[in-house]
Amino acid sequence: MSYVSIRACGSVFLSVRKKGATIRIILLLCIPTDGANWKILRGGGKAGGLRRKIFRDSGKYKIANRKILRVSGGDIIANQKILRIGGKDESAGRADWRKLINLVAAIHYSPDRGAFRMKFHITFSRISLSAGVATALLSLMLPAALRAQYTNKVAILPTDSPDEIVGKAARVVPSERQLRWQRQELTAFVHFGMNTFTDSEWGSGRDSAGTFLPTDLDARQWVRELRRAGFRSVILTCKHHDGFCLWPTAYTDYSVRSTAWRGGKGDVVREVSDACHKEGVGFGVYLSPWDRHSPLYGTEAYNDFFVAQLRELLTNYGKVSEVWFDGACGEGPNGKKQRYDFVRWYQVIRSLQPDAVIAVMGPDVRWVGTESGRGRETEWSVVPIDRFSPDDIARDSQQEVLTAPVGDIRGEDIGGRDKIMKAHTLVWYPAETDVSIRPGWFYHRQDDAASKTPAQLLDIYFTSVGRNGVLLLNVPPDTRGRLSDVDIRHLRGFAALRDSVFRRSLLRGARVVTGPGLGKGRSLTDGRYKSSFSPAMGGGEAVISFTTPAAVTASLLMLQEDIRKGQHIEEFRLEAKDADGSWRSIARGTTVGYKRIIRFPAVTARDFRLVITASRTDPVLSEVGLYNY
Ligand code: FUL
Repeated sequence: MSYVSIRACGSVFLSVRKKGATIRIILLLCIPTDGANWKILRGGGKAGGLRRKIFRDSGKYKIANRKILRVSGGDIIANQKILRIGGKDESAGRADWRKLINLVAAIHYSPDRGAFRMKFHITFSRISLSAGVATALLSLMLPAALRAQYTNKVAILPTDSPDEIVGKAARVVPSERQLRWQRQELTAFVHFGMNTFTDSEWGSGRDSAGTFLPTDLDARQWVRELRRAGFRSVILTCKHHDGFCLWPTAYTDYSVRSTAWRGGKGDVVREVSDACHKEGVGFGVYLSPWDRHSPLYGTEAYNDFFVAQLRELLTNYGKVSEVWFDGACGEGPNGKKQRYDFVRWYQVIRSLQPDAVIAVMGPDVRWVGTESGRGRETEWSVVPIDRFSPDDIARDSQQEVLTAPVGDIRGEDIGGRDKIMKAHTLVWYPAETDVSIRPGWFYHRQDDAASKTPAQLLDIYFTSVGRNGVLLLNVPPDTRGRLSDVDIRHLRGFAALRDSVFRRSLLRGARVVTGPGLGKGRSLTDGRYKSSFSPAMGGGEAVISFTTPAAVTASLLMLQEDIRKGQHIEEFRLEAKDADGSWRSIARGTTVGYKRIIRFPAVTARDFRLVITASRTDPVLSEVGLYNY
């Protein structure tokens, strides 16, 4: 669907002095035309001079000194009326009072649907006439300027047409740290602490520190098992809601320092971070904002205490890959709730560990919304996050989002077209799917029989990593301070099963046909994420065919978009050629993103084709794989 857009910007400038007032009414009409050469409407004279000044201020102008004037992304017709009430032209120089009112209006018309969309935006400012009008003008021109560039967040302007909004969404991409995080696919949580010894999930903060007493703690065992099972980083609960600290912090006695473990000289955070660095996996910290022990909780001093603890964790334990804040904000020991100073915390993290992603109550990684291990079927990494005004975004455009997420980010589809149309800001904010291998987050002996089996874990892999998420699987050590035998067996089984299914794509060695005039698309089946192929959505769809050397039996489709170029695919299907030569649809889906895995009833065939039926722009595909399970 395409739209015809007309944007208009009207400005009323009032300038009042003792001797009289001046009202200037300026009308600017912008007609986006893809680069036709127009000329200036009316040259010379006072009005022409003003127009020249306005466009010169806006930094993008072209004056042919004749009739119509062209600015990149659209043509602008300017007109001006000056009403003077007493005195002479008062717009320049000092005035007793001046105000500029800018009204930006846009009308978008879709001939295909016969539908209109209208949007208005009014701003008031005290800036000078030419600067004010230049600002309004920029809001007309910015859509075109932004169309060209990739960005981690983008403001949706009131005048953006639906096509422009989709174009902007298509150009939102992950930051470097988000990309590194996404490519890990598998990350592990380790819930260990006071609750392990009190056999609970949420401690009160009143259990004596001495209760924490692991008998045979071996962090190398945790990390080695997790690495062998394919996990690329490990996040430790350095402090859970009970406030008990697994490192000898200088800011509270409620820590390993007050226990008999390792004679009070132990440091779990040290042992885990050392093990991670040795095994070559990322080390992440979970520091619970909710603290049921600290007497400071509920006062401003708690934010200082929290920052001091963050500093200890982020300076004394080497590189940190992820900082994880959960959303709980309950009462402290004094019955008070805390106002968390998230922005300050983020600044500390960015300055001490600039490569670490800040997850869940943080700007880099979003909680998928459940703890079941099941992500959404339609999972967009580009979502509206409307904490910011467009002006903030424009001002901070080269900076980072450092504001805590707000609003409900659950729901079936949170980034589809109907959602982005209403957005003020779009950001790359990908989903992390956290789940425990056991019913609870902490170890409880009675749950041994309920540890998830390799087949259940593979199922979770399909619905987390396979739905454009990162899996964060929790594996809690027992009271010895070791992973339990049953959990280890299941982790190893999960890795072996995953390897056996995904070792080699059935499309390796297949002939790939991408369409007339297009490349061969061999990069789609080469097993390398960084090589990609972009089929054109000519006629609204793109078709890529695969012919294998011999018939294969497949029941899993795996797709990957090169998210360094954005997330685009909105709908696709897979077809197989039957013995009678007809194409039959065997699987379908909506979003792809970093990785999409779809299961379907097994099909035996030699010819398959992927049909992409809707995409925000030409998709950039990294891999297409078929497997059997
Ligand atoms: C939640 C906590 O309340 C749970 O205990 C657990 O740590 C989970 C991962 O986050 O918010």
